[in-house]
Amino acid sequence: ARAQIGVTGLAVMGRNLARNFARHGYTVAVHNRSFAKTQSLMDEAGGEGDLVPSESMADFVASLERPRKVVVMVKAGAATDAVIDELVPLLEEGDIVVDAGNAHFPDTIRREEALRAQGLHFVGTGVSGGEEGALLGPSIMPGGTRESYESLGPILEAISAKVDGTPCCTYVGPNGAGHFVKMVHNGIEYADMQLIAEAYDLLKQGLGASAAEIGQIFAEWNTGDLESFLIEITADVLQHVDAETGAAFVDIVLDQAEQKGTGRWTVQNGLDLGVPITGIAEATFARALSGSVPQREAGRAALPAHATALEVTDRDSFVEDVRRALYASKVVAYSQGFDQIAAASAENGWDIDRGAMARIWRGGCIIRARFLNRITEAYERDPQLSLLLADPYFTDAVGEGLAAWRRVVAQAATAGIPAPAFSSSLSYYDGVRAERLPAALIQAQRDFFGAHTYRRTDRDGTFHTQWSGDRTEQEA
Ligand code: NBP
Repeated sequence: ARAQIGVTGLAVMGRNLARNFARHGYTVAVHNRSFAKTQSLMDEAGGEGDLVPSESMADFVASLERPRKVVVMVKAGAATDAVIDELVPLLEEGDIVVDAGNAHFPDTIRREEALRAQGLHFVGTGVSGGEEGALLGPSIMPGGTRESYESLGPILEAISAKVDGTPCCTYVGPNGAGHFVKMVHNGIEYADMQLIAEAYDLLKQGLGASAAEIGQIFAEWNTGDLESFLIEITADVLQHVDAETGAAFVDIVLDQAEQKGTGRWTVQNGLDLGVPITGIAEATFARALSGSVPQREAGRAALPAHATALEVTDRDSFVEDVRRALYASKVVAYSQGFDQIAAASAENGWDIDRGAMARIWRGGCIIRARFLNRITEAYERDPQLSLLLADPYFTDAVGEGLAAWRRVVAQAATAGIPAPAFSSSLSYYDGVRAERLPAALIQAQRDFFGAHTYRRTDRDGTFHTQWSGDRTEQEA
């Protein structure tokens, strides 16, 4: 037994993770259900480092140094359970099973409990960055026991992306914490992508500009506060020309966005926790709307617009308004996502350091962005910060763009351009800063029809009014 780490599941992600370990000098045991993938990895990358192939799971396990560290990188769900079931009887106390696939965090909580009962460590780990990240340095979000991180952490940190020399990998928290944080990362990614898409649509309709011209605007934005992977690839995609037709590539792509489900999980969890993650929810539903083909057909045929075409008199100030609206809405989406992490952390006793999460998302992952530094700084200033938007840096940054944000949302509404994430983010901003909300009326209605009781502004206690009787108030 001489391999320091093993990878089972050698599809695109697993083979690249294995190569990444090997390139960092580790001896890596490699295994796949069907040997063909193992063989092709050895043929293509066997020379890159010390890879130890095995045809059977038993040989694979036997080739690992103790305590064994096995990274499972297979399809999330039943495949992961099948691999764990095959693996566990071959392992010994203290060995570490790392699930680096996109598991749903309740599955991770369940698996961790089951493996802990057998004396094994189970490390549910978020990995972001896609195929290229896996090879060149992903952002890694490992959960599980702190004890397992002591031996596993340095290996994961070694292969992770680095920003200013700091690894984009840190211990997240017990059991499902790592996969939970990865899920929220993906939810934020949905929001970020939707906001960028809305900005593109407004620029397109407002300026009547070509995709390539708008691509240049995004490239320009990528030199400032918005600098990020997603803005960078947007600029690239918009300037790409379809080889077959010579048209702008984006104009020949069918406008129905798909999803694999992590956005949906994030929204479902936001509902469970009662955390208003409106940016992520709007983004997820906007994808659903885009794919609602019969509804869109009926809507196109029947619904009038009563809209006034967007008239842009000053091109530069319109572009700047959209940029500011995008930035402010993005801050809202992140603020909400970090609220969700805080709420889940409290509920599950995970003790997640939000500043550290922003730090490990600065590189390797899909939402990597310059402004994540600002989020880390905000949580360093106040680790208990209850609203990211209320950190002085973000209050100022969003405040400076507020008038522009309102103009853009108003223009979109007047022109009949859907901007669900822009407008709901602004509503969230106005809601969370409101002195008083119409929720008071909702409480009154609830008490009226369902005797659900209410609290008063002027004294403590819970009350009910006899609505159908003499309307006297009783303390409940
Ligand atoms: P896939 O998600 O396509 O899974 C293919 C792998 O699962 C193959 O190795 C396959 O073995 C194995 N497998 C299956 Br399917 N059923 C199995 C079973 N019952 N027993 C044993 N092995 C089984 O691979 P991927 O795209 O490399 O993704 C791997 C994981 O990483 C997934 O959980 C994914 O969600 C996650 N992830 C992917 C990305 C990305 O950008 N693709 C990014 C981040 C995370 P076989 O070769 O014998 O069929």
